[in-house]
Amino acid sequence: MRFDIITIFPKIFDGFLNESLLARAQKKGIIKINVHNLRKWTKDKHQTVDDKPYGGGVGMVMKVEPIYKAVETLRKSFRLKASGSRPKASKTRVILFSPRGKRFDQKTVKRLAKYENLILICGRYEGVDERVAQYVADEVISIGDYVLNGGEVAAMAVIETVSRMIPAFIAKQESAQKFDHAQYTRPEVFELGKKKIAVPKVLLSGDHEKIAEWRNKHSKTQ
Ligand code: 6GU
Repeated sequence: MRFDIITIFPKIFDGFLNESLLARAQKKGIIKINVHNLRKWTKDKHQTVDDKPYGGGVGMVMKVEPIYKAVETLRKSFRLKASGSRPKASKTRVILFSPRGKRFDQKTVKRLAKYENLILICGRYEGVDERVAQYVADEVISIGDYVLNGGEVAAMAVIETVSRMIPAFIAKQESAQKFDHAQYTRPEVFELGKKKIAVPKVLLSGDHEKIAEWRNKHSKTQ
């Protein structure tokens, strides 16, 4: 699976992509992640990616043309990789991140994991020209009911969650989705001032049926 990130802050992704599971998965060729600086697709001296909003108001709006060019260039490169075969649009999904988008959840994660290529457009500043949502992107995603500085953190959430759905990404697939029950490790009794806080007895019982039951009861999904 391949992820292409379009951003004006490519360096934000450096640490994120080069540590831990994501680094390992890229080395193993399980996923490929390319970060592109949107300014590559500008022509003017100042590499302009934003402009004043029509109708007035504060802040700047990201322009449609550089984003359109970026997405078209990437789409073409996928077609060439498919060695001359006809473009298969259904294998690629173009996502715009915006607080105006549809709320991201695990159901969306599973759906997105079925694509071969995800193109992730990170909006910045006060917004993105609406024609990107209407004509360039296939869908618009928000990760929650709050406002971020831009789509970069949202793109990271999508990359991490979708990657976890790839069987080779996590050695023990059973842990890929369901690890949401309460957990304990040593010490058996944690002394917090005068308080002694013990691990639930059932987890020490060795009774696997009872333990499974307890975990189900203390799990978020069900
Ligand atoms: Cl995807 N972008 C921004 N700027 N803010 C958000 C968001 C995205 N999702 C939640 N808040």
